Amino acid sequence: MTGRDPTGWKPTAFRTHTLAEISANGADLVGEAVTIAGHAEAVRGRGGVCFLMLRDGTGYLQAFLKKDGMDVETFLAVQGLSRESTVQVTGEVAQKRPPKVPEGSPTPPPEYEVVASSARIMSAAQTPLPLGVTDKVHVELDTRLDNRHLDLRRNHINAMFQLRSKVLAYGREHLLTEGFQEMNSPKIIASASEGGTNLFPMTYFETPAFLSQSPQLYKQLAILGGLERVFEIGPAFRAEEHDTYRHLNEFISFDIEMAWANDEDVMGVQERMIHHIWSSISEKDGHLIDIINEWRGAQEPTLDPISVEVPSIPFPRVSYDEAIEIIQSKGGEISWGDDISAADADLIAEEHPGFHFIPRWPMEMKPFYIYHNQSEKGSTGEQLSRGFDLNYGRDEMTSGGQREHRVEILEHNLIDMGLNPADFTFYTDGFRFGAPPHAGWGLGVARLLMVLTGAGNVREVVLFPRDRSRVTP
Ligand code: AMO
Repeated sequence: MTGRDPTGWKPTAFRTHTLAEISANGADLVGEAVTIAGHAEAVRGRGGVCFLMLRDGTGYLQAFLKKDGMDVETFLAVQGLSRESTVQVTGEVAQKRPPKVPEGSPTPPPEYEVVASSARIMSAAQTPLPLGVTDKVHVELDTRLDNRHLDLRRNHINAMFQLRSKVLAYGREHLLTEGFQEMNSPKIIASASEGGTNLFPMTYFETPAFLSQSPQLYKQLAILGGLERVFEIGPAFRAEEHDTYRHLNEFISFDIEMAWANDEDVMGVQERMIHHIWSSISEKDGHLIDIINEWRGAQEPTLDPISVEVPSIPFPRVSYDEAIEIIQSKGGEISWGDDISAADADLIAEEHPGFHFIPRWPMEMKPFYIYHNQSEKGSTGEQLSRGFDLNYGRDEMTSGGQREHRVEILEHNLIDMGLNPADFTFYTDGFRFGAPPHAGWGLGVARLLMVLTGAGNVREVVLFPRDRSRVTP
């Protein structure tokens, strides 16, 4: 099983049928001429016969080749073919000879194959392969990422990326039902949105510029312009020197922004979206989870199977104040106003192992664009913000909040945070002509995928990760 549903795959210049189509509808196709194509997963048979196990994106099928049934030179070339080479086979669908079963045992369902009349080698694979596609042996992550083109052919890795695509599709699907529209913001920018440090500088003709850290300022401008509810799924770049399992220098951020909303409203959007993603995966994509579990079970030592438990909503809200109390009550060394470290988050996760929001952070820990409500004070009398995080266990998935829509306070915030309002006029000017209160969030797609697939590292669920030491492939 490779996990893809062949329904809807039309014939192409290179094949009339996918392999899964023939396996599933073999009874109707027996005797029919077909052309199939795929990778040679295994080649067996000596003398005058050859069993070629093919794999395409939908599944597996055996082609049966006979020396006296086709061009001899081609037959010999296929018989000597290296694993992973690509081949096209034309022939007739036939029912495979049923395997012998002990008397009294149930007869297995019929299986089908293609009896070849001709074949064409499209591309021979070099040997040895830098990593085995079907082998169960452990391969280091670096070797796998260096050879991602082969790593991806492994079923469980392929399943993870199919799940990634599903997560994005279900997320989009949900937001569209809540009236959001998709937008795209520029990735070449002139001023920082998330503080001045983590920027990758670049030269934009004669002007200095940077790679965008997030769509923050542009999604807000879209709201000020009247788009009302927007989302964006796009790359964000951070020149952070972290080398951890959850940080990358380029990641896909799934952002929303919403007019006439506060932090609680957008937390609602987020939990409904995650609930929709989890329920859809659990209803429709269990076979992808099974592929991952099959691999986990075959590991040495075996890994616990993953399961998609649809989280109940609303997610718990553990305010920053309460979070500090929990950490302190469990012996954690933290004071009000400190950031919550991974070790502190572990203590909170003992009580809230799943998704939980942490709202109401201290104002001075949140970015300048977060709403500043002077009357809201924390347990020590310090200024609270309308900023929140969403965590799963110890890991932060999202940051978000209600935004500051009053331009004078916004400019004060910029100054308080050591930024120069003159660099932000393209943004602050947007607030001078009537600004609706608004709120939004940014979700790290790879972090969410880590939760869903049981991956222990964001690099597992990013096709070509960019980190401190990796800029290729
Ligand atoms: P923040 O900087 O917290 O907020 O980023 C939002 C989410 O993006 C993910 N993330 C990362 N993932 C991988 N590698 C990184 N280096 C990395 N940095 C962040 C995290 C994080 O929760 N503008 C705000 C969002 C908003 O308020 O709408 C922002 O960018 O999952």
